Amino acid sequence: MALSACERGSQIGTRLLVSAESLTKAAQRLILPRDALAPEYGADQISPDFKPNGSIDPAAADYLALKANGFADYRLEIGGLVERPLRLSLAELRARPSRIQITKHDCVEGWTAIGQWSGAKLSALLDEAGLRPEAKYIVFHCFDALTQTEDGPRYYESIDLIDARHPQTILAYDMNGEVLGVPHGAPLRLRVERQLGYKHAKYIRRIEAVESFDHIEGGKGGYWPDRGYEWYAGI
Ligand SMILES: Nc1nc2c(c(=O)[nH]1)N[C@H]1C(S)=C(S)[C@@H](COP(=O)(O)O)O[C@H]1N2
Ligand SMILES: [Mo]
Repeated sequence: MALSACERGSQIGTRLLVSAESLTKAAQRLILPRDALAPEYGADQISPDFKPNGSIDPAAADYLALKANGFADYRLEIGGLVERPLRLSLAELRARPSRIQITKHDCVEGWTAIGQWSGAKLSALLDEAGLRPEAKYIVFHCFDALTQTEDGPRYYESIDLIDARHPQTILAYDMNGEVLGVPHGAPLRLRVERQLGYKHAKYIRRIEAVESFDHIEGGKGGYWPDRGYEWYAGI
């Protein structure tokens, strides 16, 4: 009797432990400070095959012209609700404060991959441009239309100022120690490590500080959010 009760007890105990563990994970997500760092990995953990996803070869004429010239004429525009709009070449971006990090990318389609990213710290660029007090979100306008046609709606995404100022939020120009390739978002793509994959805008054309999304496309703050995905995709 005592033994079976004990066995039963330990079974219940295991079940409780399992559910307590998932509860802890859920609770941790709720209470984990927004500025906590995403885990970083060792160079030996970099995925040999990091899957390119979504757009992998933009067809827009303005993008093709820049690509043909090795992005020498590319200028990143930072505008909207800023005191000092910026237009920066890739060389100028490389001269700005930067960060290098090895992180895990997490796509809603159910795959992950670890990669090394280096890029300009978004917080420093926003300080340089000087956000106006009304600015609440940072919008990333991209070159690509997911339909691979020239006139389809272009990809865009947005994040709030907590993610924009997060220390691991960078505009990446290198991946795994090499210049960022076209499939992964050349010449410049966002890494916002506390968010799911679709928030990481590739092929960034222009950055706009805004107070709301009402004036942009479907008004939900992103290409996929306009099509039903959550705008906030924190992990
Ligand atoms: N401009 C643009 N950015 C994008 C996408 C896209 O189609 N266009 N796809 C998103 C999705 S769903 C994912 S998972 C990642 C994929 O990044 P990768 O190609 O480096 O794997 O890019 C994101 N950023
Ligand atoms: Mo994704």
